[in-house]
Amino acid sequence: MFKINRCMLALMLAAGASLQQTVAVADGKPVTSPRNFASAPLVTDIYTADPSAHAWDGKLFIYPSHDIATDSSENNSGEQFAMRDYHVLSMDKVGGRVRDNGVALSVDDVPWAKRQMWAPDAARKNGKYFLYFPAKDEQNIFRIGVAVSDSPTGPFVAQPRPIPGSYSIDPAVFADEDGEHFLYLGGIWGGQLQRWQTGKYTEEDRYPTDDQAAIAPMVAKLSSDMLGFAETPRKIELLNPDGTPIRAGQTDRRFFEAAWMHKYNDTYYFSYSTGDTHNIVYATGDSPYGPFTYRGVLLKPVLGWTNHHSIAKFNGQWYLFYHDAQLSGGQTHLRNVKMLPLTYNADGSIQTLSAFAENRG
Ligand code: FUB
Repeated sequence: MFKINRCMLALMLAAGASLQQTVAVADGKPVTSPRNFASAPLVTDIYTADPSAHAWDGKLFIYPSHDIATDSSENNSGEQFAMRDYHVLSMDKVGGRVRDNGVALSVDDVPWAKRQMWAPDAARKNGKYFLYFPAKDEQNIFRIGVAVSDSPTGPFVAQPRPIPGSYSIDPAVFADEDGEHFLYLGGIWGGQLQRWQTGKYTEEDRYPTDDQAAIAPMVAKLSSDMLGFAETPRKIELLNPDGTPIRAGQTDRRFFEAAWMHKYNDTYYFSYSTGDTHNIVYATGDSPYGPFTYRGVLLKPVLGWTNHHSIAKFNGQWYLFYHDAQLSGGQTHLRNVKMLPLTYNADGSIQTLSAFAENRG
């Protein structure tokens, strides 16, 4: 899952050189000058990644993964991402204090989950807040769980079992204007989506050939109580601008992981990470189910292997939330969340962002 290609290595080394400009050391971690980066980490007391952001009641809430140091070696199934709990971040205004609200849910309090609490998301309905999260069960299979709270910052109480019919990673919930909620999911390689291509879990990885359609991300409408799927997850069709399916060999634009959905001017924007080519890209369509047509790169590769994002509007401005590995000096599994303003062009396309200040636009 986390092989480093030559281009990425060059980028990391270049950025790593600028990281020699350490300005402080906090808790043994180097804190570097933000001047070579387009923005600064939102929190520095813990490592955070995979930020899913929501603006509710005039506040911004960010639901990140909580990265921790581990002895697990780096490998393609992502064992080095050994996270055990979630913290919710909140802020009243951009540039103001970012509050770490402490442990919102721990793996020890989820009866079915054994390890690797990866990228979460949250939703609210009828005064309740729902935290959706992937974790590996006793059989080492990723499932998606849901936990409930009266507060957006938790603590959350997990349902005793994972969502029936759920699998793979990176749940992202989209609330449409008509009140329906949709859960997007999936990730290949360590995210195991390639093991569900027959409809059932298989121990062996099944990938399409380069000229076949790439493995599709999945979407399901949520049930009215938000605790399960209202339907069997469906495949999302991702198309090239010429109308042909994006193929597995198109690694610069095929789906890898980190799905996100937002709506802008009545158009549905499905964005995701291309994994081993390290971009966040986006595609647009007329329905939350797709099909979605590829439009371009939203965020160029960041410092670190993974690229993961969310998009939310706060006080009239759209923002991109993402992570890089600035605080850890580039360590793949020790990341920090950040945010940048997002700009739409008149034709609905989004201006490409870079996490590096010298490389913007
Ligand atoms: O944080 C663990 C995994 O790394 C996430 O689930 C992926 O999206 C990638 O960011």
